[in-house]
Amino acid sequence: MGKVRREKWSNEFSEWYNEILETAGIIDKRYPVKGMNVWLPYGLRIMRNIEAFIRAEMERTGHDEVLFPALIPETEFQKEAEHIKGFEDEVYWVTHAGLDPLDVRLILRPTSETAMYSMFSLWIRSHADLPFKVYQIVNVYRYETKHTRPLIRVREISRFFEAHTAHADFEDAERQVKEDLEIFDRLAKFLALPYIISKRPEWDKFPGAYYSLGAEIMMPDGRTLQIGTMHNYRQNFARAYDIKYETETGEHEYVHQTTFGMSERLLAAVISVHGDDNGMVLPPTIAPIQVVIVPIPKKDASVDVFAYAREIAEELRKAGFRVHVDERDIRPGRKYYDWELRGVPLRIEVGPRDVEGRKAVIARRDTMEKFTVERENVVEDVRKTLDEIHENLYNRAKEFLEGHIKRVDTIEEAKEVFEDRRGIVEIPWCGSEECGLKMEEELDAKMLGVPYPEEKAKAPEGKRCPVCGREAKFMARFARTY
Ligand code: 5CA
Ligand code: ZN
Repeated sequence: MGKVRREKWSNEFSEWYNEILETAGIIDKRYPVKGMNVWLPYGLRIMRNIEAFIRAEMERTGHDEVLFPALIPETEFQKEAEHIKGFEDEVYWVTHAGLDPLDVRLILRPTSETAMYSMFSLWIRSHADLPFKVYQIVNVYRYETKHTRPLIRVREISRFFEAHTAHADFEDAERQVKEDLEIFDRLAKFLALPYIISKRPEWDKFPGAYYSLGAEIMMPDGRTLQIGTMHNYRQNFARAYDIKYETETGEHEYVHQTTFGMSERLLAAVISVHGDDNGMVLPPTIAPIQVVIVPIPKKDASVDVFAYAREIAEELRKAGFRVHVDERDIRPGRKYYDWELRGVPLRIEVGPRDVEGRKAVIARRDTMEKFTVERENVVEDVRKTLDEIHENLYNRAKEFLEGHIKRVDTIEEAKEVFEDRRGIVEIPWCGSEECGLKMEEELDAKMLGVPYPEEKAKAPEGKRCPVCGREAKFMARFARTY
């Protein structure tokens, strides 16, 4: 029986990651523009399953899909001061059309606030138009200067999920942020990804936001990865783009806005969190193939293992599963290897003895366990086992995440954590920017922010900020991040 090995996965994570993306057929990073990769069919199929879930959630919660142009005039881009400051060194410019320089230069969208909001000001007229909720799934471009990594930090984000909303008042915008958190939670459960939410410190908010929330997961090497953000803009952008509505009493008010964003980092998280030394382990919810059936023919056997395999496949398909029968003329061991690498959650092996005894052998990808089931119970047992796999993936990842969060009182203790197994440390903090930045520097780590919702952020009675010695207001989270 196989065993779950996670040595390379945890000790040489970067190498493991790059190797898996290539061998499992997710992306090809040899494309001749740095930070831009080619999606391969298998990777794209998984991403499409993630996308379908997000799309369904957006529709369920009353967001309408829109599609804006990828180019934004410089004049629109420059309307919100903080936003420009945050993005000016990250945008790609279009300066010429053919041989002629453009009168108004264009940027390739790094995100779509500055593309959308002048249109919002034309569309939103009265309180009856609110709340206004739209989303789009597009590619965006960011000239990232930090180390680029496939799916994690790319310069062309191929699948940028962005929801933009407008509301009559602050309270309704807050309700929207809550809804985003609920959507995110459902998505995370769907992907079997445990996560934490932090409210970003002032110096690390999204450019132009009133406040920003970030959702983080724990990577195999103890660094965190942000896989989603929710922002409340208050009226910052509405003022810059003149987005007003007429109230019931006939006054004109600026709308309150929020956004919610995610990307293919979600796929990076799934691959990284659930994988092992044999390759990917996909949650059944997004696996393009949930069950692979491997017939094991024997010379001189009087029964047809292929027919038996196809018959089981048909029955499983009828029950709604995504099934593939691997009839290639190669050794079974080679087939096991291929499908383990690609993360197929369940394998069914059938040999002549199984046909004769009306049985089948099931192998779980997550635990590498094998067991024999009755032919009559295959559908039921597959359903049960897939559910168990999903649950097991979630629980294993949750244990890993929780085992990597540590509360400390001093900088020294925090440093020890980072030297040892890394992860997230929670340190008492007075709340001042000066002390926060000082801790970032001392620890060579980033402040993710304070736990959210805010009730969870308060420091216990009597805790002191290790930098200034004043009473601590919050527990602040620090981590080495991707
Ligand atoms: N306008 C807001 C909300 S739509 C926005 O752009 N927020 S963001 O900058 O935080 O991006 C949203 C999400 O996109 C991030 O949480 C992260 O998961 C993902 N993302 C950001 N930059 C990259 C990148 N270079 N490569 C891959 N994913 C990225
Ligand atoms: Zn302090």
